[in-house]
Amino acid sequence: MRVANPLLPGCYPDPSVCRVGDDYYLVTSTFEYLPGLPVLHSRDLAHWEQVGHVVDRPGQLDLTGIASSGGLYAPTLRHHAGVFWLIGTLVAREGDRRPPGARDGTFVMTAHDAAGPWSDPTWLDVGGIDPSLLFDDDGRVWAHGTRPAAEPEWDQQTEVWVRELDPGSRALVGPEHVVWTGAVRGAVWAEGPHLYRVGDRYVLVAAEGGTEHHHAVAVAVADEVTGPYTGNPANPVLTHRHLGRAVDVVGTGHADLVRAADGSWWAVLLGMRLCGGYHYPLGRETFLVPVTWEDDWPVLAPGVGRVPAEVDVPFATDDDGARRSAVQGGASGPVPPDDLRWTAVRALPSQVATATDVGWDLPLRPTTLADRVEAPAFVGLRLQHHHADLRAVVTAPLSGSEEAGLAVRQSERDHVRLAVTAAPDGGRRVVAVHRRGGTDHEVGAATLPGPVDAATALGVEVRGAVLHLTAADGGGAPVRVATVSTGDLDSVAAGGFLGLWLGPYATSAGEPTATTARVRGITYTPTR
Ligand code: 6LW
Repeated sequence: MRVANPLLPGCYPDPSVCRVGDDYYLVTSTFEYLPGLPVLHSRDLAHWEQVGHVVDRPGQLDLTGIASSGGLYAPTLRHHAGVFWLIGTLVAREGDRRPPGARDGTFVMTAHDAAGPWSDPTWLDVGGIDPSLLFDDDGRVWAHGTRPAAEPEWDQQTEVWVRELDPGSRALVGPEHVVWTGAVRGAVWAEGPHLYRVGDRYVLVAAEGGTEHHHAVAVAVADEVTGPYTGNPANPVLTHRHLGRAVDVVGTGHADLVRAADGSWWAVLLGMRLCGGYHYPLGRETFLVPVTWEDDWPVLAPGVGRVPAEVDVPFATDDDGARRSAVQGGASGPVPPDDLRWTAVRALPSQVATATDVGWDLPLRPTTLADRVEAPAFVGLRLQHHHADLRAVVTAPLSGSEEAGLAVRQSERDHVRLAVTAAPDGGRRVVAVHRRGGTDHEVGAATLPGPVDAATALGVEVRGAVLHLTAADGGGAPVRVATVSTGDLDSVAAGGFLGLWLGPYATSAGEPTATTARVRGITYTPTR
């Protein structure tokens, strides 16, 4: 069947995929959001369902103090001898205020079922990011990853290291080998390396050029896993950087290969769809391309050389319905609290909100969305469509500095809040605030009839280059409170690695509080 790209719309970057018999499993990065590292399952590479998360219980990893775009970076998922292995990095960056004793760095977790439970982390003694694992035919296991070059020849040069992992003790053993610094001389950020054993050779697939416009996929091969590696004369084997900026998808790179049950090869990789000029408010999404082999080199998207809008997956059929799952952007309507799409910032949704039959209760927290250390009372969904509505009805006996409503979140420094607040006379004032580069700007306000604790219907209407913020009293007609450019909120404008998240939040803005906001009737509806 023809499968539409992106395979996973919305912020699903750095995909890693593996096959177990007839089943495929895929994980992606989640940064400061928990639960972290979603696990997706497919039988045909076309239809994907989320089955769980790798990081889904309190105490498994501590994200306190992890500011936006730190946290859980590019993981790798592999399966060997009945066990799933996940290797990843918890990145704490300069300026992050971490609790004493909180660990960060590269870790390994295992599970017998990809849906979980996953083990606690075993921390590895190595720096850098983007670790991966190769289970070799002789039983040896080779860890690899990337880090800033020890002796750089150019700015932002990184180096790919390879070292043996003892699967029993889960420790790195033996000498380390630096095998790759990129295909192009002067290449920045050779990263996302994955090693495969193909026949008698070792194949290295690595990204380079940075995870933005100049992103690319390069390939090298070696007779020994520790090198020396020879680059493919065709490198980079996939990129969109030469297409210019007037193009639908940019930034393609960070590929992981998988051999299907029928022997065919495929790659998943990230890319960004442009919307409203050179902006990508959905962030870095997961795409699928076919792979063939010529002269023992992989050819990505053969005959096309770029990420196609549709991919023909011969062994996939529409029998189970053409409808795409939620993780593939196919869901429309109510989003109950047990939906796997919900995440929170630095905490699990259940740690900052209480699930009810009809929505979420959010006990207000003094912590605001601007806080970069603690968890705010916020639960959110990835924005997966360029045109979509998020709606919810908020009821809260607010006073003073308290506010409750809907947020569109990029980071602590860049987000939009549509909030019910108490007017000085006890009435209801809805305000729209755009926090831009760390400063709040009120961008709209509306006074609604009735007391502050009356039910207020709030809406975020995303329409490509803009989003409208609306509010209505109970059954009343919505008024437009403000319009904000999505291009002011994406990572091109605001920096970082993420797409937008939408969801309810509540805060007392630093004051003690005992107020709870009730959020009901939460719906996420693609409108195109
Ligand atoms: C990812 C790395 C990257 O680990 O972005 O710039 C990181 N490069 O490959 C976060 O997705």
